Amino acid sequence: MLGRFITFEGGEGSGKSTQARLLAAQLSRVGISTEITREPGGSPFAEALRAVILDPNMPQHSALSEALLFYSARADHLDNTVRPALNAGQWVICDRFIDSTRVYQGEAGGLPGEIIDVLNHMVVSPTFPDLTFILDIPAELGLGRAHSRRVDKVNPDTEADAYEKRDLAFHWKLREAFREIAAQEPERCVLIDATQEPDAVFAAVWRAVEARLLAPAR
Ligand code: T5A
Repeated sequence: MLGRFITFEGGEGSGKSTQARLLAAQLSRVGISTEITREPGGSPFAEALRAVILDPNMPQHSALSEALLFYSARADHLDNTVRPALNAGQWVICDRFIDSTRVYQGEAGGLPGEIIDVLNHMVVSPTFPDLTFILDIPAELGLGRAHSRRVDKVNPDTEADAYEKRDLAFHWKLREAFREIAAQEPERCVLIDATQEPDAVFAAVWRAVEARLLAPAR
C-alpha cells in the first residue's frame, strides 16, 4: 500500500520544521514508518542545488530562472526520496513543497500561475500531497523567530538567506498568498494559527491527521 504524503507550508519561522519533527515522532509512536524531508533539498543533488538557491550573494535573476532551479531540485527529490518512500509504504513529511513555489515565485515573485501549473504537470504529477498544513503567522513574528534561531545556534550560519532578506511587504504578501491557497483548497489544506505554543499547534496538526488520514483507513 502507498504511504501518505504530508507537507508543511508557511512563511519564514512559522514552525514548519518543528511541527514536521513532532509529527514524525507521533506517527512512529502509533507504528507508522515515516520519511522526513525538506525542500529545497531532500536528496544529494537537490541539497547541492539548495546551496545555490539560498545563497544570499547570488547575482540578480528572474523568478522563472529561480523556479526552474526549484523544479530541477524537486524532480530529483521526488525520484530519489519521496516516491521510493511512498512506494515502500512509508509516510513522507516534507518541510515546504509546491505551495512555496506558487507563493514565493508566483504570487510574490510575479511568475504566472500557468507556468507553475505546467511545471507541476511535468515534474510533480501524480505525486501531490494528501494533506498540507499551512502555518499562519504575522510576518514580523516569524522573521523574529527565524532570526533568534540563527543566533541561538552554536555554530551559526549567521547570514539571513536570500528570502529572509526581502522586505516586510514581500513577507506580508507571502502570508496572504498562503492563506488564499488554504481557502481555495480546503479538501487538501488545513490552516493553523502558528502563533500558539508548539504543543497547541501540534494538537491541531494531530487532530487533522487523525480525522483526515487515520480515521478513514480504520
Ligand atoms: N522557497 C522554498 C521558495 O522560494 N520556493 C520554493 O518552492 C521552496 C520549496 C527555504 C527558503 O526557500 C524558499 C522559502 C524559504 O525562504 P529554509 O531555510 O528551509 O529556506 O527556511 P524556512 O523553510 O523558512 O524554515 P525556517 O527554519 O526559517 O522556519 P520553520 O521551519 O518554519 O521554523 P522552525 O520550526 O525552524 O522554527 C523557527 C524557530 O522558532 C521556534 C523554533 O524553536 C525555532 O527556534 N518555534 C517556535 N517558537 C514559539 N512558538 C512556536 N509555536 C514555535 N515553533 C517553532
